[in-house]
Amino acid sequence: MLVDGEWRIDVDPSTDESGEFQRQETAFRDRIRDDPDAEFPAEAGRYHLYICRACPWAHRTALTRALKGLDDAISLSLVQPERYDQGWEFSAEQPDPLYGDPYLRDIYRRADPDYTGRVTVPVLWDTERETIVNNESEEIMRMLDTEFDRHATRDVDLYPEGYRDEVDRVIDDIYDPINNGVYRAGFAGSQEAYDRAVEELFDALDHWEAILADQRYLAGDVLTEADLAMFATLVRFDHVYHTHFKCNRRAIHEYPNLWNYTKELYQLPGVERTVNVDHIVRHYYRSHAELNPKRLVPIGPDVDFTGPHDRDRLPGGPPPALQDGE
Ligand SMILES: N[C@@H](CCC(=O)N[C@@H](CS)C(=O)NCC(=O)O)C(=O)O
Repeated sequence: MLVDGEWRIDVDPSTDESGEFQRQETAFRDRIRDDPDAEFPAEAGRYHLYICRACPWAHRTALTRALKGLDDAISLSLVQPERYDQGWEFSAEQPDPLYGDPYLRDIYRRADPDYTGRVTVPVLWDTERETIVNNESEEIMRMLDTEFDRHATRDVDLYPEGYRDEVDRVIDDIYDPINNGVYRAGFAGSQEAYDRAVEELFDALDHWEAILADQRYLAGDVLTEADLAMFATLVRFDHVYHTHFKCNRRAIHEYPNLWNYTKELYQLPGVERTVNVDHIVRHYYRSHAELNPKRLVPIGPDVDFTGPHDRDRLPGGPPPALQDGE
């Protein structure tokens, strides 16, 4: 992490005394608004999104950008999937398009030369003010969803009126046991902390498996941000969380409803190209030497997100703009 702008590899505040994994608070929390007089007004061509294809938090923001058709309005670039001692790095094949910096931490230092905190993806960068607007995925997802409609090529609203309270409630409900739950299991520093995390995780998955038996999406019959948040965890689950993070009571492809739901989302136009299984497995198995000291990447599992799903049997469905292919 950076401490007063200096890169340090000898500090890691990620578990507390009881062995519980602790995720740090995010530092940059400004908002883009669809208002020309705002401090950060929504404009096409002004903002840049730094992500890693492996990261589920970054994935929510990439999914929002893809589904709404914001590719031309908001540029995007990738860091390398592996994260070693120097933190997230750019590569010769995919250099930092804005400054040619070698590391993502250099971007954080450009925003705040004295920054103290972890250097995380996603990062939403303002090329005009040359600073980080926000590095909290939930807030970036919300801004891309609600503030950029004038620049989007698809008419897709993932935070629809009438569903907003439910969307917020579900995003909140799934965060601790599921999205962060897999990390709490994987990075648990004690048996008790691990047991607690996996109990809560599989209770929550069982709960949603039952709901999805007769409800198409998490907040009801319409696709929302809550589904993107859930999908980003589910699509990684069988390849990395199941084995690497020891979340192995069951795989997602063993839950009929969660699995069909995952396939439906994967097959929405624009989603497949946001999923890079190779980057996902390389990141997790190679970056956490404390969990996988030899950094070997396993062979499987052999799951196919493109197979048929049965979700059309349920009322509702994706917005019309997402019903006719790419
Ligand atoms: N609260 C942040 C968390 C983002 C996050 O933890 N990203 C991970 C990648 S999956 C990361 O960059 N970790 C680097 C680190 O913690 O040093 C968000 O949701 O945007």
